[in-house]
Amino acid sequence: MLVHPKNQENQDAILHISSYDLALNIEYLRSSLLGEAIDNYVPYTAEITMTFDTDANTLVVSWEGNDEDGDILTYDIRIEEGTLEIVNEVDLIETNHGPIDAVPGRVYTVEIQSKDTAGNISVSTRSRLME
Ligand SMILES: [Ca+2]
Repeated sequence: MLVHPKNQENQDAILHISSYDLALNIEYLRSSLLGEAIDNYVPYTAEITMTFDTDANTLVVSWEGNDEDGDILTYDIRIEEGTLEIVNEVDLIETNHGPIDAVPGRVYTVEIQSKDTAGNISVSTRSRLME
């Protein structure tokens, strides 16, 4: 943009733009100093593994979480036997649960919520027949 230096109206406009940019930079710097993420991705949905032991009649659940930003993740787990909730635990740092009792012929559903430090949540579910 070409600005004539004697044009007072345009000088005001330039001053305004400079102030605006400065404010943005200060906000960016403040966020960086506080360690706040400017943008933060939702965690990837957890990869759930369900392992049945048909001799002991048990189920072991393990999962793998991942986050694009490398945030530390915590997990909520729910397990249903049919439509009956049999496990409900929150804020886990471990990535496995069990063994728990399992009955042949019943369907077990596992739901894992992966939660990052920025408050983002992803939900992953998996169902398997105990056999
Ligand atoms: Ca994240």
